[in-house]
Amino acid sequence: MPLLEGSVGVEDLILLEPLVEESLLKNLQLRYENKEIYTYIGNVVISVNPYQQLPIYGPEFIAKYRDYTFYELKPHIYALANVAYQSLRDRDRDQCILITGESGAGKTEASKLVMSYVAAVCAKGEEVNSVKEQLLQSNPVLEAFGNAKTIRNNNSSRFGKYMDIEFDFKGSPLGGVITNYLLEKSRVVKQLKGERNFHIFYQLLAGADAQLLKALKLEQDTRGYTYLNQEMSRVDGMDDASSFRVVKNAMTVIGFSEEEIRQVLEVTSLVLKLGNVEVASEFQANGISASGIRDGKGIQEIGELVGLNSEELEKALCSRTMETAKEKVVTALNVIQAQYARDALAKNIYSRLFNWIVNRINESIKVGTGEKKKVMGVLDIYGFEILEDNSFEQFVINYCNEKLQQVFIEMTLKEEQEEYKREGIPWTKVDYFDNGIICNLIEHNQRGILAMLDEECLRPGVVSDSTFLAKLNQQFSKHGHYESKVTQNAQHQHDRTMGLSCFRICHYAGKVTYNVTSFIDKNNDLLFRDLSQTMWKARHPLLRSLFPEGDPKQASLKRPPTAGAQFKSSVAILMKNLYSKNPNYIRCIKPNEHQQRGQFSSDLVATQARYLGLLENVRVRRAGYAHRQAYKPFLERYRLLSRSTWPHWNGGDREGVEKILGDLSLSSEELAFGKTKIFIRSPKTLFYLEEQRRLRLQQLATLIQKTYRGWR
Ligand code: AD9
Ligand code: MG
Repeated sequence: MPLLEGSVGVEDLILLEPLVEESLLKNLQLRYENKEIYTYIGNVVISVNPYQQLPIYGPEFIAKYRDYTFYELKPHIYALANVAYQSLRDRDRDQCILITGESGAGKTEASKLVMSYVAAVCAKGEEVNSVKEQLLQSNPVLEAFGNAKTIRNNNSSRFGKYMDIEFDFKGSPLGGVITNYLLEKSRVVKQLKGERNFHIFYQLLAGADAQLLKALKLEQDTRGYTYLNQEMSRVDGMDDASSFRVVKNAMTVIGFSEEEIRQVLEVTSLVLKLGNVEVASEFQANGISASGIRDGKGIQEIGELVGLNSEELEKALCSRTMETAKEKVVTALNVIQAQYARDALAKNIYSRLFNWIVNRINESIKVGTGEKKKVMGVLDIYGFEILEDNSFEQFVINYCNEKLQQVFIEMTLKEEQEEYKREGIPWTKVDYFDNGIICNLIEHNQRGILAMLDEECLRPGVVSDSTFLAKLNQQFSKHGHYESKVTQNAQHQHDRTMGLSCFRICHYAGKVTYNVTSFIDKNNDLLFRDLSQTMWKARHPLLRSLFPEGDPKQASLKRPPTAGAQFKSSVAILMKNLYSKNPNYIRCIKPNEHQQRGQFSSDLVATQARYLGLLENVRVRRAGYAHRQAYKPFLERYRLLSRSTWPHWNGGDREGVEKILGDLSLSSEELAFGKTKIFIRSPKTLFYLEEQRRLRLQQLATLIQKTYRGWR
């Protein structure tokens, strides 16, 4: 039962001595260099991305981990998945697995390991297998439409994902529900140098045969498309053409009909072709600048592809209708405005298509409401982000992480508290930083930043990012976690990192400066009505269904909620969902910026360890009883330390443990005997036990050798 043997450093950071950042990093590094990528903090798994295939996965390892309890084998995601699954099946406790970490740290891979573990250990049978297949095949489809090559990760998820996998009382999967968060739709029209658009565009161009390309009115060469970054069309090690076949096959397995797949590809093609619609300036008779479409062929083809009147589309792209109570006024858009309208349309079509795909998958995998279900939720969501330029997206992502940190602290403490209660042990309160004040700063219903942003977006009159910022500055001038050039006291006045259009939030993980430029626009997330009405008129059933608000009968409906409000409410639902389940944590760490195996940058890891609050986690875990174990395995492990229990012991497990610890004269302060487990307060006592055990094993080995020699 190796807790420490055969591996490098400590397998559980609770045993770290001294407990400081330096030793924590050293320990992770030492283990990483020895290809030990997993380390525990109690029941939390820390995973450092190996950037290489390690021989620690697959059926053989799955079989091993399903037969042992948590601490008996080396740390592994399988061990965590096993505990979660068994506790769901046998103790009827819904579980959630929260995977966090920054881009490229290995979250998505970890979530797939959890899913494949669960799929392998749960019951088999024809029906069950088909459900499992559908669940597993949702990954390639979502990755094709939602992932892209970025500078930081060749297969970066550009959306957050939460998946509930539902099981029957025997632990066989019945189906699931996927929730997606905030697709990075700006990528559809523009990518940074060295990055790509979403994988599906390249897969489609590389993988479609001539007939399909013709039907979709596409040409194979990626260089022909403005929306595809010209100097970055291929990714090393990625075969777009074969991925396309995998994705199509996965869609079929999930239950998409041929017709649905065709329509999805048509809409995808539409987005690509929209990018090539070139807007040119024109002048109206009265000298006002206007715009028109330069190349009629492209727009003609779009019209044919999705059953649209191309003249009407051109009109919708190049002008805007304002409706007042009495009349309709059509104004011409200038080139910049028309390009903006075109890009807004492309982004909207794509992100709505993505939502449609998620919903379509859910339709296939959803479970009837009648059955009693047990649920395992898996959350793979973007980690805390501090970029050079932080905008609205980083703001909401970091808000989500702030909430997750809150869950983490509360649940870790709550779980500790509950375990002590279950075991009948008195609980002493632990002090920790409560980030509620920061969550409140962002999400308070009337006085939070998101609410104030909404207020500004909905307010009539001239609103702008700077009026919004001015209001924030006024409201939060005295808030301890808010700073800006205006509210700062003298010491910050010369801080060059913060411009006049910025505000800064002191998050639990560090300070982040946000630039408010385009906050209003991104939060509004509005599409000109001319465009949605035109889309709704398309004869293409899928495209049309993506724009229900384009139906003139719906035109008077209230405006949809803002992007911020939507995000906030989906985070609230997520939190409620997480709080109702037993949490299991995987904290992913990226060891270097180069996606290289074997490189461990201490500085980079140190920053992440801080964001993830690892030291705090160890501290909380140690504050009560650092170690706990059921009586039976404890007795087995340390039996050899007492003459009363070695070599034979016939009494009960708890009595045996009492005997051992009594014989070692450990202070009673250090120990608590729970109903089923022994609790040990300080790691030192555990070290002591381990050391004694090691010495005793040596002694026994020598004894055996001597006896053996004596026999000879
Ligand atoms: V992002 O926020 O979606 O940009 P993730 O999801 O945290 O990010 P991902 O799981 O995609 O990162 O991992 C990045 C890459 O690291 C993968 O494509 C693999 O090449 C590599 N990786 C991650 N985990 C493992 C692993 N356990 N074994 C081998 C791994 N390679
Ligand atoms: Mg990912």
